[in-house]
Amino acid sequence: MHIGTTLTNYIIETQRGIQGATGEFTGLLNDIATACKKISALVDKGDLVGVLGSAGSENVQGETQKKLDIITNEVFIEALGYNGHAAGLASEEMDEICEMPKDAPRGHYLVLFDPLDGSSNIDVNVSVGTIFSILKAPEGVKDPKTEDFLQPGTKQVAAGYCLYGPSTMMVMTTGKGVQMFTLDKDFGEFLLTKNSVQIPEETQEFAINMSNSRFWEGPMKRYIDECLAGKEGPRGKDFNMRWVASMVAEVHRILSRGGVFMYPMDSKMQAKGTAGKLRLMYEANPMSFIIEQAGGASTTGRERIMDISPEGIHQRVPVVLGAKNEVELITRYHNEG
Ligand code: P6P
Repeated sequence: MHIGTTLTNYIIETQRGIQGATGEFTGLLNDIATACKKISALVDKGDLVGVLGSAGSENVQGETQKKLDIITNEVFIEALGYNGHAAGLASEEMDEICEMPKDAPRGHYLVLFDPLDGSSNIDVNVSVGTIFSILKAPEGVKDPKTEDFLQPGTKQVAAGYCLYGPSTMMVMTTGKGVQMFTLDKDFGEFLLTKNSVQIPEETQEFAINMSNSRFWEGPMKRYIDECLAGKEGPRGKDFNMRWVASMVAEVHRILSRGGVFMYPMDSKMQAKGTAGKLRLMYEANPMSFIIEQAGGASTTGRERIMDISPEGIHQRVPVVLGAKNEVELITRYHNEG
């Protein structure tokens, strides 16, 4: 019986037909898979190996770091910094772009990542994940500067996440649809379990942090109120709500059974001078690439996220992503004002 298609095999096969492919991109995706396997093992063990709880420090976002935020960031640097597949790295957990190890060979790719998204859930044993976005380094650049990373989401050559849930699943796109791989922990391989994932254009399920509702802009209030009005309201159907507070888990649910996810702008954030909660470069852009490749849509509520010209590595944006028809309706409401 066929053992199944491993992630490594899948990547090699997709690269085989590409003119000039050197194997570097395959190697980079393999490095990322290795990092995610190690993170999965650490998340699985939790308190058994003393990795839970706060690190007692803050990251560039002013968020209290969990021990695992720091540990998983180091795992990514160890896995990607030495094999000559990446030219540069940027992380949610590091203020500046990562100094690559001095004597390490340099590759042609830039990797931006959130090593442990939703880490506030880790101490209560709720799903968390890793998110990554891959860009090409500018031709001939071996020591990239911050501005080399500031490319719009449409320039991504690959994006993905690893969800550490009941199963550990790697979900990625290289621009040819979305594939899902499940980690067989008996022999440490990600095996292809879903190919060409597609999101239904309609949904009856939305995800938003309702505790912020008093701060929302009018168009968001209008959309949610219509959903809450149910069958008797203008939508003519009842809606269900979910909020996991882990973007990776929300996106995976949407890819698996449909839905729409929103982290909109609100007056609280405006008062603080921030443009949203989620980060463009290593949360919104990679998830938008995946969602669009699965037939969904992703905007700030006003413009396509992947068209945004980034101004900073840690830039924040509002996010509305998922079922195409819902995202288009929400975006229409915002543009109507
Ligand atoms: P809140 C996790 O910190 C995160 O960046 C996303 O993964 C998640 O969707 C969101 O923030 C949760 O935000 O305000 O509900 O804690």
